[in-house]
Amino acid sequence: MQLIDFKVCGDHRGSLISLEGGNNIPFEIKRVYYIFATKDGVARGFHAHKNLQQVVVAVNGSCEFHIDEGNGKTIVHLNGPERGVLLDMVSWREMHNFSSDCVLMVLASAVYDKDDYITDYDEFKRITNAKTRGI
Ligand code: T46
Repeated sequence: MQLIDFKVCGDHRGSLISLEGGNNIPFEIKRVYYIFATKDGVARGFHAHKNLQQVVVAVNGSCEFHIDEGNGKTIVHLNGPERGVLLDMVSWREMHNFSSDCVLMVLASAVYDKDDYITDYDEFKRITNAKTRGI
């Protein structure tokens, strides 16, 4: 997990941020999706991916991103278009406390594949423990 601060191109008209695969996004972008109109009190995620890199940006509003790379949970507050979080290894993610105006944009290194999901936390722990032991 890594936080990425994007360069803002600003002038008298306002601001612009450019995201480029292989430049400020450290992979080739194969998919973009966004999450919005999340209902009050709803949490999302609760899975990991076997082989996927993603950068997540709250382009509007805010939410909490809970990330576990196998060694405990880190909470990242995403609350603006100028900062993204890079998920570049097998990591369990949960999203909580969405503001009603939150638009979460995600850039991904691969197209959607439901078989890439790990939805069982115990399986996720087995995989990360094995990686830690170099198996
Ligand atoms: C992640 C967080 C931030 C698609 O058809 N295509 C897609 O690209 C995606 C991501 C989802 N879907 C379908 C599959 C489900 O029927 O949309 C529905 C909701 O997807 P999911 O339950 O995976 O959504 P979240 O919000 O729990 O998680 C998603 C990503 O899956 C995940 O990788 O990091 O957003």
